[in-house]
Amino acid sequence: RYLKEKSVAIVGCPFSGGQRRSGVDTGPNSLVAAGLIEQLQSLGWNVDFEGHQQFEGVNATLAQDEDIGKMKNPRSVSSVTEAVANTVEKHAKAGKLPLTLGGDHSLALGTVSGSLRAHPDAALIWIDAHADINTPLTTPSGNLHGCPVSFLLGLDGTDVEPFNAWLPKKPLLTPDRLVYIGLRDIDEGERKILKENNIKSFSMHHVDKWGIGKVVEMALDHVNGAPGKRDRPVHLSFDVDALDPSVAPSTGTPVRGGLTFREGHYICEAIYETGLLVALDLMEVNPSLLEDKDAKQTIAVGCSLIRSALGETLL
Ligand code: 6HN
Ligand code: MN
Ligand code: MN
Ligand code: MN
Repeated sequence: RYLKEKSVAIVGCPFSGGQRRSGVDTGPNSLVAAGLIEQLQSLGWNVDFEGHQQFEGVNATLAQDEDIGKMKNPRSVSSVTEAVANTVEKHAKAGKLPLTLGGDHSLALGTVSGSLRAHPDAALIWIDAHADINTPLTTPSGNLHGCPVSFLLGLDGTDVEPFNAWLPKKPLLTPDRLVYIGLRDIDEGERKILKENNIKSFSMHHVDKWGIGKVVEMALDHVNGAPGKRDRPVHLSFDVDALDPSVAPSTGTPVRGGLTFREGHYICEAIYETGLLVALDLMEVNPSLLEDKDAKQTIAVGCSLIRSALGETLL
């Protein structure tokens, strides 16, 4: 409904500075090398891909990027996310669906910022084992892939350099337009933030209790403000670690007890069915962890989640 045509723009983001395990920067290339572009073309999409984003300069100086407070690699994450926001905004305003391939999840500070500039009333559906809503004050690790959502909401502690040089004074996202599915590893500070801001979260407990069909329905009801109402554009940010490690093993922060293969795909299919998807992130695929067969499995699952979100049907 919000797209001009069936046109997807791939934004490959070879960046790992939001966390400390190398290899996640090779995720985008692995997904493309596995045939993602051809797969999307065969689903009838026009695919715009002019090579991955160039972060060589930033990646080369990661080691010199000194901490600010607890934050690791703050300048690198800030400059990369600022650039990604501009790229995603440009594609979205051209009526295309930006598909961002990570890279670590700090990149979503950029992708969601870009989406919200083009679609100010959009909702954010965050599929993850983690809430990624630590602030620079609450983060236990200092890893900024655990913090993007707090910056998007402009929570206390996020008005810091270098991010405040480009993030808007008034945040683009409000807590009522955010919903989580898949959570099972939340830090103490995050739990408090989720409560205080009344943020809707469907943990794995809820998926077990109600089933994935009902959970997705409730998630869409929530962000649209009423049962059955479906009009907000949707930005879907999918961290592959939302899936159980037996399904997607090659990722930096695996947590057992995750979504099954079908539950993950169901989420993507159901959101595609609404016709409201305006942007998609597939993050945290790290092919360099574990054995080759695990990497291949994780890359294949990444590609198939993307195909599901872009309309591959089972029949
Ligand atoms: N991710 N909550 C932990 C932290 O370090 O803040 C883990 C974050 C994981 C982030 O998976 O995108
Ligand atoms: Mn560093
Ligand atoms: Mn995660
Ligand atoms: Mn994440």
